[in-house]
Amino acid sequence: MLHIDIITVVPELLDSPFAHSIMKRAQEKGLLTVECHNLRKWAINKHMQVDDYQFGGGAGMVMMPEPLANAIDELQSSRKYDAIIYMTPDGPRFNQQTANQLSLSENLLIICGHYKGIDERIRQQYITQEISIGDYVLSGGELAAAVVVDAIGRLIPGVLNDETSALFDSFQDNLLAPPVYTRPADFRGSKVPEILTQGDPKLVAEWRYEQSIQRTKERRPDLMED
Ligand code: 6GU
Repeated sequence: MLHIDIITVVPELLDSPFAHSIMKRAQEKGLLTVECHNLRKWAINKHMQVDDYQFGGGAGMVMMPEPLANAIDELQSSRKYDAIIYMTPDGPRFNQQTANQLSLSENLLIICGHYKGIDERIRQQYITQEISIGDYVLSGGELAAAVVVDAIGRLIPGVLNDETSALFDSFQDNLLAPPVYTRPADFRGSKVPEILTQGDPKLVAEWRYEQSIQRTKERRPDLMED
């Protein structure tokens, strides 16, 4: 059972990602709960202000410390978080290993930045972990948070139908997944490898492993270096 709180100024961006498919099923099974909190609830004035100009000048607004601190304090008063995560392109890059670790948590708090990001003092005083999903800049942390929650959520035991299936995902053992096929066995003259249609599970497992190695060597040799 994993509970995830997300603080955002654009909760609408997170309406759809958790409402379908596997994330929906995880929540229906009671294995995952995701709660999005609009930061404006903790705005400092009647204009619902949560951001301000940056000291020192420069383009772009910065998310003010008070609303974030008040939001985090309030949420922390009812839950003990295993991690308070800030989604930011200058954080360590997210990968399957981090997803595995986070999936063992009971409570996570994810802060989505917008504009130029959040006041540095919140990072110093509250944030315990920072995550980037790759070397490119998104206009906010919400889509990145959706990626992270999806990657974590599907790893919770019982979420996937066939519990072993996450074990064979790409990256789970630093290997890419092997190719997969479905019917028809002959698609416009292109045939499914015979091993897969002959039904010997040991040969199938060997073939898949070899395909994984070959694929990883060709496409992501960096994964095999360590
Ligand atoms: Cl976590 N946030 C933003 N705004 N941009 C990103 C990112 C996160 N990861 C990669 N680009």
